Amino acid sequence: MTAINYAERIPNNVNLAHDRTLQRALEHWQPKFLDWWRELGPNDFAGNDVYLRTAVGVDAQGWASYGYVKMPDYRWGIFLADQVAERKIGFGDVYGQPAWQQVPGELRSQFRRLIVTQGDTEPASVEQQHLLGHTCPSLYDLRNLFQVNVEEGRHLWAMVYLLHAYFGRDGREEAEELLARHSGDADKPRILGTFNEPISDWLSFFCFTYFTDRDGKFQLKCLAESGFDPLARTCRFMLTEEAHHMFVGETGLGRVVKRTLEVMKELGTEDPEAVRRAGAVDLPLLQRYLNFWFSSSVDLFGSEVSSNAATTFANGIKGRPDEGQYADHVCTDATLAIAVPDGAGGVKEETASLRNAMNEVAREAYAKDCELGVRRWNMQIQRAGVDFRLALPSTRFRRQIGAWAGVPTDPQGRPIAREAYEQGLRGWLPSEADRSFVHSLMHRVVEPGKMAAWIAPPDRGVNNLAVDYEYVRLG
Ligand code: BYC
Repeated sequence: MTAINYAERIPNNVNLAHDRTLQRALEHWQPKFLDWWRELGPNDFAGNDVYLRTAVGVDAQGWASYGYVKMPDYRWGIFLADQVAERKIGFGDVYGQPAWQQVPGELRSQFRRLIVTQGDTEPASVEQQHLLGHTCPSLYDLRNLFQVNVEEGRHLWAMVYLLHAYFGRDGREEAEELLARHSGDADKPRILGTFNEPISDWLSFFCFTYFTDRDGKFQLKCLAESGFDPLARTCRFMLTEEAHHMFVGETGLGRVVKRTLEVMKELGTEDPEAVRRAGAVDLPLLQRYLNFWFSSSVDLFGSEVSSNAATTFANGIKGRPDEGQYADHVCTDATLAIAVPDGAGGVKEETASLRNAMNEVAREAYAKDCELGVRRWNMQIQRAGVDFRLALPSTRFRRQIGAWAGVPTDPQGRPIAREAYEQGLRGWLPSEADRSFVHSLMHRVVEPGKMAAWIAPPDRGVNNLAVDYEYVRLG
C-alpha cells in the first residue's frame, strides 16, 4: 500500500517534499483554501469535534480511519491511487499507447478545461450546503453532512494539485479562480447549472447526494479512464470517497420514505394533507423533489451531440464510464440513435456518430443507475401496501442543456404545448408551498440517537457504532 505522509504540512502520497517549487506553490494556496473554508464551509461548527473518516492510505485498509476531528484541522491532502505499471490508454485514437505522465502540449487546454470544470463543482457543493448543519435531523446526519463536506474539500485539493503540478502559471491562476467563483453568485457563479441551486433543506441535500453526486460518480469514472495518468489515478481514489456520498443520499431518501409509510399506517390514510399535518413528507411532494433534482442533474452531462465530447474521446482525454465493459474502444464507425425534437412538436430519431454521442452514453448509464434506488423505495412502498409509485422523469424533461433545452415536455418526455407545460410544472416541481412546508420541518435535532419526526433512524451507525453515538460533540 502507498502510505500517506502526514508529517508534512500537506499530507500526500506524491512525494511532494521532493518538488520544493510545487510544495511552496501549494503551501501558498493552502491558507487561501482555509480562509475559504472558514468563510463558506460549515463555519459555525468549526470548534466542534466531529467523528470523521480520514484517509491514511489509498488501499482498501487504509482509506478509512475514524476519529474525532475539528473540521478546520481536517488533514486535506493529495492522494492518488497506486500507479498501474505500464498502463495503456484504453480508448480513442491513442488506444493501446502508454498512458501519459505529463500532459501532451497539444491537449493542454482541453485537459485544463475539464479539470477546472470538475474542480469547480467540489467547493460549490460545500457552499451550497453551508447552513444545513443548523437544521440537522440528527447527530448521525450532521456527521454525514460534515463528512461529505470535508471530502468535497479534499476533492478540490485533488484538482488543484493537478493544476499546480502540470499546468504551470495558468494552472495556478485557475486554482485561485476556484476559490473566487461562488455558488449562486450573480457576478461569478459556479460553472455548471446545478451547482448554483440553493440547498437549504435536508430533503434537497439527500436528493443532491443521490442525483448530483451520482453525476460525480459517472464523470469521475470517465476521467478515471483518462490517458493522463495522474488524472486517472486521482479520480480512481476520489471514487472510493464518492460512494459514501451516494450512500447518504440513497439511505436518506429511503429513511424519508420509511417514515412517511409509518405515518400513513399510524393514521390509516394515504391522504397527502394528513401526512403533512402529521409532520412527514408526503410521497407526491417527494416525487416533485425527485423531478427537480434529476432533471437538473441530467443537464450536467452536456449536449446529446457534442463535438467537445467527440474530441475528448478521440484524444484519449475522457473515456466512457467503465470503458472496459465495451468491445469497441475506438468507435470510429459506430453510431447511436438519439431521440431529438422534430421542430414540429414531435420526436424524431437521429443517428449520431458514437464519438459525438459520448455525453449521451454516460447520461444513459447514469439514468439506469438512478433507477436502482427508485426501485428499492418502490419496493418499500409496495410492501407497505400503499398504492403509489415513485418514478424518474424522462431525461428530456425540463432540460436546459442539449437538444431538449427549452423544449416543453411532460415528465414522460412527450412534447407538449408551452402553456400546458407552464401549467403542468406547478404539479411536477416543488411549489413555493411545498418548499415552505419542507422548511417548516427543518428543526434541529441533536440529542444522540433522536431523529426528526420526518425521517426514520438509519439501520446502523457509522463504523459499527451505535446510532445513538455522539457523532458530533456540540458541547
Ligand atoms: N451547465 O458540448 P457540450 C461532481 C457547457 S459532479 C452549464 O454540451 P461538453 C460533484 C460546457 O462546459 C461532476 N454549462 O458538453 C457532484 C461547454 O462550455 P464551453 C462534475 C454547461 O463540452 C456533487 C458548453 O456547455 N464533473 O463531481 O462535452 C458534489 C458546451 O458543452 C453544462 C464534470 O463536469 C451545464 N449543465 O461538456 C460535488 C467533468 N453542460 O467549454 C461534486 C468535467 C455543459 O464551450 N466536465 N455546459 O464554454 C466535462 O466533462 C464536460 O465539461 C461536461 C460536458 C460533462 C460538462
